[in-house]
Amino acid sequence: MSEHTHSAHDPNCIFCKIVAKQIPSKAVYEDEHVYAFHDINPWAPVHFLLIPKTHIPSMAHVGAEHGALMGHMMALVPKLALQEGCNPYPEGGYRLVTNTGVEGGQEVHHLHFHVMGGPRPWLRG
Ligand code: DGP
Repeated sequence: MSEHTHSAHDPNCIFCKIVAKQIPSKAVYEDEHVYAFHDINPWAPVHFLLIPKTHIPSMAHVGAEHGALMGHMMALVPKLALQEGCNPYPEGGYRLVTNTGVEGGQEVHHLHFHVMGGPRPWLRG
């Protein structure tokens, strides 16, 4: 993983503050490169966010240089989903969402993957 994938920190970013433990959160998983924590406003029985520790503002900022980091994060999703109580595929499962930009509904401009699952009827559309 290239060194700059875990170096950027934006002091005004709420998720950078969560990574730095300046704002409390309920941890799901943490390692050198990523952090996962419960969403403060859950839409589903299981709803956590997986973020890179480095400040990447959005999916629109992801390039080939982030390949190792993105691969690491995607490989964590199925593991953490089961750990947090999503039921197994195919009857169970979860929704993986990345809102990108204002028109994509992004409110926090630090890349994050929503993992949402658990028993229906939470899922709509
Ligand atoms: P969005 O940018 O729209 O993809 O969603 C941002 C999500 O971040 C939203 O579901 C609520 C969550 N969120 C915002 N502030 C905090 C916070 O301080 N703590 C936690 N745990 N979640 C937060």
